Amino acid sequence: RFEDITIFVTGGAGFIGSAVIRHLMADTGARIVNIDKLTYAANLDSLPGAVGHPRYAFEKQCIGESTGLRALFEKYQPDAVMNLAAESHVDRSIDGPAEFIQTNVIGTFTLLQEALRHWRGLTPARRARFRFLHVSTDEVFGSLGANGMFSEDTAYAPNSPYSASKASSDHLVRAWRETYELPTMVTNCSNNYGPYHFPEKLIPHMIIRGLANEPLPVYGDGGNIRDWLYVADHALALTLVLEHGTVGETYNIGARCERSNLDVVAQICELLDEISPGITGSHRGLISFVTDRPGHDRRYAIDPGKIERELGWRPRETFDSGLTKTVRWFCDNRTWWQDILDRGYQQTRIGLG
Ligand code: NAD
Ligand code: TDX
Repeated sequence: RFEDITIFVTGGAGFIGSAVIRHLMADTGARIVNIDKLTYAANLDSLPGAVGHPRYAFEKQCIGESTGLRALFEKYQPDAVMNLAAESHVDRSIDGPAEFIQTNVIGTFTLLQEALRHWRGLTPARRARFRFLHVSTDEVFGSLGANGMFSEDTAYAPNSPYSASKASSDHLVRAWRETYELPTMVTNCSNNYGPYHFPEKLIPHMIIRGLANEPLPVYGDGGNIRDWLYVADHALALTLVLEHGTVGETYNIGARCERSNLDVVAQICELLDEISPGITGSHRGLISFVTDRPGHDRRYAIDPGKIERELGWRPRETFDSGLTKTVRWFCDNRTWWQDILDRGYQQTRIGLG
């Protein structure tokens, strides 16, 4: 698959971007160019096996800076762009939305402009094959009540600066297809988890704090529901959309795996009790309810019927198997996250409690 083609993966040093690159390197013959600005969330240690490989190149580059981007399009002549570069943490977007507008909105716009310029210069055959896949989130749809799921037709109703910036970028991508005919596709995925997840996000945060016997801060009443997908299953879905998706379409990605935050944290505690005993009583005793996130969406649930039907995608992991793998990975790879903690990163006001 993907023999003799070059793919730009933006944000390839991040959590999902690195999973996509690990998958493309292992299971396809594609040449990969990782374009990443290397923000606090980036980590080139998440790409073992890629660095130094003849089919892999890394370029430190901001997607909001057109001159450098243009030079990269000219240098590598890519056949596809997978856009995963973004500011991704909701709490951080509440403290400081500017960077989210800059990268997620202006950055996507700049990348679209440079992709369009490149696409217009291709031969007709290569132009027909070119794809721009924009990776987005279910958070653009807003919050669900007790019933219902997000479909591809659900109206956008973002509630956080993060989700509003992602919604904005999705609209730009759609418009570049409708107006300029750039062959774009958009995916909207539910919450990912798995190895190499940055420590500020719920699941790694709880594992790392649990291992240190520190309080596990659950926002509000812990009844908020997220729909969880193992990151490698997301990478498989994105590759499938890139290869077989229909231009101009959007695809929802999720594993029909809704859990309340409290249930997720309780399950992590049980796994830690098994894998890493050593505290008096259960890790559950560390759970502590803290002030809620402002504008905290209550429930997300993705209907993945379209990608299942049209592209035959199915997740490989269940939540039980994926979470067990994840807790084990964090136990076995302490230097990966300890280096991040040692470097230090700005905590959010909500995270600090
Ligand atoms: P992440 O924060 O782990 O990684 C983002 C990467 O993008 C980092 O390596 C960072 O250095 C890079 N980056 C940021 N700004 C950049 C810029 N201006 N130019 C170039 N690179 C830049 O994020 P993630 O969790 O891997 O998310 C990747 C994408 O998937 C995002 O678009 C996010 O909205 C989307 N998404 C994430 C989830 C999830 O659960 N994590 C779910 C659905 C969709
Ligand atoms: O310490 C915590 N305590 C807590 O209760 C943290 C960090 C989070 N939470 C709650 C807030 C959410 O309801 O857990 C849930 C998950 O929180 P995050 O890990 O911050 O993820 P979320 O806000 O759901 O967004 C994630 O999924 C969708 C990604 O960060 C986004 O990039 C993606 O679009």
